[in-house]
Amino acid sequence: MTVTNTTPTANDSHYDAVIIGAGFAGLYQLYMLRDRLGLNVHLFEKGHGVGGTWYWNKYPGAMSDTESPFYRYSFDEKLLADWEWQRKYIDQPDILAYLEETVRRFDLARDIELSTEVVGMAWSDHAGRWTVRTADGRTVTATYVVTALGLLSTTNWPAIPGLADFKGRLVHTAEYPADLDIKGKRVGIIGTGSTGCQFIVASAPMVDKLTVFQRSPQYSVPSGNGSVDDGEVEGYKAKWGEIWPQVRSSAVAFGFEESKVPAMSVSAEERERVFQQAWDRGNGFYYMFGTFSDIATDPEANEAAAAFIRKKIKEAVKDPKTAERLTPRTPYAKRPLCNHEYYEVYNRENVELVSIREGDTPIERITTRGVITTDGREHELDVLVLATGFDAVDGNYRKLDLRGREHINAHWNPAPTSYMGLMTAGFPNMFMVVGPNGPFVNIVAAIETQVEFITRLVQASETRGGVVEATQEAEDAWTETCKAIAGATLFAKEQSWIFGANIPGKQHSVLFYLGGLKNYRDCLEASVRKEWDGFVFPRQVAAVRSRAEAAQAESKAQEVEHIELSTARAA
Ligand code: FAD
Ligand code: NA7
Repeated sequence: MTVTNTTPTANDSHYDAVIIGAGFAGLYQLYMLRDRLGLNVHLFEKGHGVGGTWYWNKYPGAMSDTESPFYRYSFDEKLLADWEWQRKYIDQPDILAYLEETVRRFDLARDIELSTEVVGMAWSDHAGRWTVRTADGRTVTATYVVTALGLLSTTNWPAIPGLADFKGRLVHTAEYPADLDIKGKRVGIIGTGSTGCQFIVASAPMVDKLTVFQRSPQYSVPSGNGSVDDGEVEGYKAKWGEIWPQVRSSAVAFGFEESKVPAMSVSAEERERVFQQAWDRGNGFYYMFGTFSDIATDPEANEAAAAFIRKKIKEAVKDPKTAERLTPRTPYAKRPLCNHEYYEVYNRENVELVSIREGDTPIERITTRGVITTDGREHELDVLVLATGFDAVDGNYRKLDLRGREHINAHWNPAPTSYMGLMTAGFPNMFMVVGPNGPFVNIVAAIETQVEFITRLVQASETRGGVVEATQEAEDAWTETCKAIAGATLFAKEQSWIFGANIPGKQHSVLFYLGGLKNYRDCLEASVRKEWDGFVFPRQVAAVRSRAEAAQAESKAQEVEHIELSTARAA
């Protein structure tokens, strides 16, 4: 089923809330504000369908690497009870079908306008509302705006010389065309991150020849993917009541208990046993956080985990030169990946690894026929796939002409900041889902947490004058917290999208709260307990002030009257 609703809104319509983006975040937010709070809500989505990430990323092998039971909404018991899964991980078509079913089930389509890009937004303090501008020149107003723009949604098209000259098919994985058939073709891929590795494993058996242009070697552990039987699915379904509280009170929210054991507190043999057990079980987050407590923070523990993977690469790859090129020597501190037989794929006759790292054979330029590397070789291709990632987190915000009390690019200069990933000071009534410095965890669990909090905050605002904003002090303190936590991890030492380091010219900064979901949720609850600490409701403040001033004026008037009366009596 494809969800379509392209009926445009009238110019100058007013809504209680406008939501931008129809991924996991925007869809749930629409349901919460409309059906739980009873607001008049409208959602704009630039894609021709709903699903967000799972609408755009249709490349072979696209899938979640959060295990199936935990990559879903938890808010509705019936949806949980009804939706089945067949494999340990859900792939892109199934996730998209799930989100389309969510739209159907909660009758969301009637308030969704597809194929409509929002290009600008401006806040008026006087009117207490946003004006939202779409690419087709319409404007609507809204009291609240929720930007559910996606954290991995602005594609990174690298500036490689000659890219425009290529006469074959050039595609980015995040804009993968439905009509592209790579069977029997000579395919090249640039990029070996999570996306690239998924594409490589899935496409190798289909294509005539696959040439992998690798800049940095990648740590990948087995995913353990495979079919699951009905009994296992029913087992999860019977225990949802225990599972979700565990997910929400864990750090990474991937459905397992994080280890509390430091790696160096056990013998080398025990470490080996634990790593092997995780290798056999599968899943990247499990390998990093389920084995030992300090892989992401202690260099020695990290090196032990990395060395185990290096050993496995050597065992898996037959050609020693290829194995060497595939072996990372850096810390194991990017988003942890998992795949089914990633390293083994390089044993195939039709797969060639070309290391484009400095010192090996970097890409010189793209030609009409393919890719020329600095050794003078031209790699002829029919299809060139860019798996070069995203301008993560703030990318989509910076594309908007977004004006609160100042322009977003001025406020976020040099780097994006927020209060708890939810609001940014000077942008009243604008709520971000997975905005800068939100939690770095299983994202659907983070989305549910944030959407539910935003809904409560809107409700609080409605009883306090209808305007809410984060204070600059709260934002500054949160930024410092995020910096301090990130600085205590090894992630900060690696160049990756988690710190904006993948985009040439982008300020390297902390983009996530790395303190885990449990602690994040505790911060949210602490704010509510302390009367929405870090947020202000300016109209309530103004009303209180004017009531106080009125009371003061009245008591002054009474005082004057009293004096005048006493003077008159005395006279
Ligand atoms: P998105 O799904 O990105 O949706 C944002 C939507 O906003 C998009 O549809 C976009 O078109 C729309 N939009 C943006 N700007 C505008 C505008 N100006 N006007 C109108 N519409 C606009 N996370 C995990 O936790 N586990 C995983 O295993 C996992 N796997 C992933 C695999 C891939 C290949 C990718 C790319 C991401 C993965 N993620 C994973 C992260 C994933 O993005 C989130 O899990 C989740 O899908 C994000 O949902 P969202 O609604 O916040 O954003
Ligand atoms: P990533 O993790 O940012 O990976 C991008 C890959 O593309 C990575 O291997 C990069 O090499 C490579 N890259 C980027 N630019 C270039 C240029 N100019 N030349 C050569 N190679 C380049 O993006 P993904 O889409 O794989 O994953 C992002 C997240 O989405 C992922 O964590 C999941 O959550 C889903 P580098 O490593 O920088 O040397």
